[in-house]
Amino acid sequence: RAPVVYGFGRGSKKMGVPTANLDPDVLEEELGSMRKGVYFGYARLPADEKHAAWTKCVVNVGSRPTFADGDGVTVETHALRDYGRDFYGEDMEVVVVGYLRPEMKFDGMAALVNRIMTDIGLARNALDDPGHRRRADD
Ligand code: ADP
Ligand code: RBF
Ligand code: MG
Repeated sequence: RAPVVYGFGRGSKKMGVPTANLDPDVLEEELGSMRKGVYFGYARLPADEKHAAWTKCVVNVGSRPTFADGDGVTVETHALRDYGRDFYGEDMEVVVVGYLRPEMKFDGMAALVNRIMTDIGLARNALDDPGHRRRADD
């Protein structure tokens, strides 16, 4: 659980994949045992009545090697739902239940977005598993 902070403003939204950047300082302990790469799980906004239920998400933990924007580790969550608004400053909760792949350096943004669409498809299917859903509820 961590506050949603501002990212690089690269236009993830324009790419069709807005990513809620979670404050990495707050997650230092969790990050210590996670390898860089793409995960899937469930996310929620606990303080928002309308969005307090778990929704599917993909999470990138990494340093975005496709771009030359420094190599600090960011935690970026794309929720597979339409919130219809921004939620900077609010807390987001994420339960990670699976690992998809390591982070890679792509030859440009189009190739990266293409791969992210594949990640989202894989995550969407995997997260239909009621076993995964129970882990989030637990
Ligand atoms: P930034 O570079 O500041 O992270 P983005 O273009 O990645 O900007 O947009 C992320 C912001 O969009 C999030 O912080 C959140 O407020 C909002 N947002 C709206 N819908 C979603 C969604 N489905 N998943 C993640 N963030 C979303
Ligand atoms: N960035 C990379 O450089 N390589 C990746 O393999 C990569 N995979 C991602 C997978 C997902 C599901 C998401 C949401 C983001 C990924 N990113 C990756 C991060 C991407 O570069 C970042 O969201 C944008 O640059 C905006 O900060
Ligand atoms: Mg972002």
